[in-house]
Amino acid sequence: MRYGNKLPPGQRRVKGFPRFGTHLSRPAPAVPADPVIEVRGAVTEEFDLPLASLSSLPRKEITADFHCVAGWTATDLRWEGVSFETLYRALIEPALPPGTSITHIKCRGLDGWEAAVKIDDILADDVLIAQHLDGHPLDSDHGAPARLVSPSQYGYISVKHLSRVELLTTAPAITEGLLLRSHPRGRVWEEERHGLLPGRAVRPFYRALIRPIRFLSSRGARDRHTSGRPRFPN
Ligand SMILES: Nc1nc2c(c(=O)[nH]1)N[C@H]1C(S)=C(S)[C@@H](COP(=O)(O)O)O[C@H]1N2
Ligand SMILES: [Mo]
Repeated sequence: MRYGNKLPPGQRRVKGFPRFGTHLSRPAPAVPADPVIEVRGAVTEEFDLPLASLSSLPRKEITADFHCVAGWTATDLRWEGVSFETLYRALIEPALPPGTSITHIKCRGLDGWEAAVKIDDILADDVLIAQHLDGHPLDSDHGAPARLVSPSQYGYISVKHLSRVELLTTAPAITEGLLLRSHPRGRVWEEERHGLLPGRAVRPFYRALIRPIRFLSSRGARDRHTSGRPRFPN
């Protein structure tokens, strides 16, 4: 969602779409030959969902901006894949014991990155398991073979290289320290940047992390020379 040309509070536009994350200078994790999403937690029986099974579900396309909690925004990204809600209703919900009430879904990437997402947030209209970006299969920089995309929440929710969803019936324990505690919802228009401090207050501190993290993240990128540059010459 965007209101006219306005960005959420405290965000600044970047050119292109940088690779960004704690993987820092490490290359992206290898994509398995037959990738699956492991379904774990409160299901009757845990199972592995082949990514190929997504092709039986209706496709969805969204165009949205992408907001990193550190303060950069990449604009007008066109994602294509399957709505998370569609996948959940068709293939996950039927595997829950009757009467189970899911409160959160913890998503995990092949590189170990995790985000626990409130059920209402992950079932929102604009949340996708994306397999294509701007008309091309997702590359390793941006989360191959499939990633979560939740444009109304800060980027840390949008888990790349999605390989596991864990169904939770209570809120997950907080594992991060005081200073770097991320907000459990991270909604961008509410500026839910931090778990304890007001979003506004942490802006300068987070902003200072952009350059070093971008630099390190680009070293492990698919093509070090173009990463971080605009995707289209203009
Ligand atoms: N698997 C995984 N997902 C991740 C991250 C990561 O390091 N690993 N970083 C998160 C953060 S902080 C951001 S801002 C976005 C960056 O996505 P991009 O690298 O496609 O720009 O991915 C998020 N998802
Ligand atoms: Mo981020």
